[in-house]
Amino acid sequence: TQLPTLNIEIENKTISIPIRQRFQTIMKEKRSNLCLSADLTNLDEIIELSKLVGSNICMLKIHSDILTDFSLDKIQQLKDISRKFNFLLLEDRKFADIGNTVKLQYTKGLFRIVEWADLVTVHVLPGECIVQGLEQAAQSINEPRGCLLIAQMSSKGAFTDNDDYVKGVVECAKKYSDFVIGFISQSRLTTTDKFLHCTPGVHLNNTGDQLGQQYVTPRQAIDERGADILIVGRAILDSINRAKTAEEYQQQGYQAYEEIRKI
Ligand code: 6AU
Repeated sequence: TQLPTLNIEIENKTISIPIRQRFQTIMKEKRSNLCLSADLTNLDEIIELSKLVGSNICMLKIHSDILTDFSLDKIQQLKDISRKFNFLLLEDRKFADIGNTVKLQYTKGLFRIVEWADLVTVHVLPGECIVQGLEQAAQSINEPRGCLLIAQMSSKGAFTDNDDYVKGVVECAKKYSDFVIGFISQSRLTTTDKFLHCTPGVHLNNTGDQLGQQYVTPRQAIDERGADILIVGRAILDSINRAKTAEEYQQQGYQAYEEIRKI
């Protein structure tokens, strides 16, 4: 298979950068390991928010199926902003079906996710066929695409709390490492730096919500949960000053990342 690459122009020369490397470059250049989980139901509001925090984040994560005003025009606007501010766009679709079905869900319907999302999230419950289906679909498009496998979840009583399951997810990531660039995880799963560990359930002031979400601080997420990337939603969205709070999470997160990962 071909490596997912991004063609960029540097001094009038077009250079192809694999998406994994691009992610790492964005993190270093912007000194950010913050992914904003923009769990809002209005895409116009997400577009405005992305301009406000664009320089603080390395990735913006959305759930397109909660949007009341989704359109391909608006999502293109968000994509343009992501290029301007240099962050990746993650659709948290949590695919979980057989290869043929996810291929359709990824490319068709109202959302046509493959056309705009740099990355998507994927459950490996159906087996490796799910990754094969998505990777095949991604090849139909002339832009780099990748995915994050959901290895462990932050919610109380998650059935992903099972060593054999997690081992299977890691094996799958290794086998499809062109398309799989990392994990959604709650612990360090591999010794190499090849896979980015993205950790949700991060909040400085709360320990959880009423529906099973469990939070740790940015430092704990990196130190105790093995995170590279911090996925932060309501801690920023529900704050009085979203821009200032995003900057705080960026600074605290990246400082802890540099100290703990010794990058
Ligand atoms: O910071 P929050 O609690 O407001 O939002 C966390 C975000 C939500 C969840 O859908 C997502 O992270 N999430 C995921 C992901 C990213 O796949 C996995 C998980 O285990 N826990 C979790 O909260 O958008």
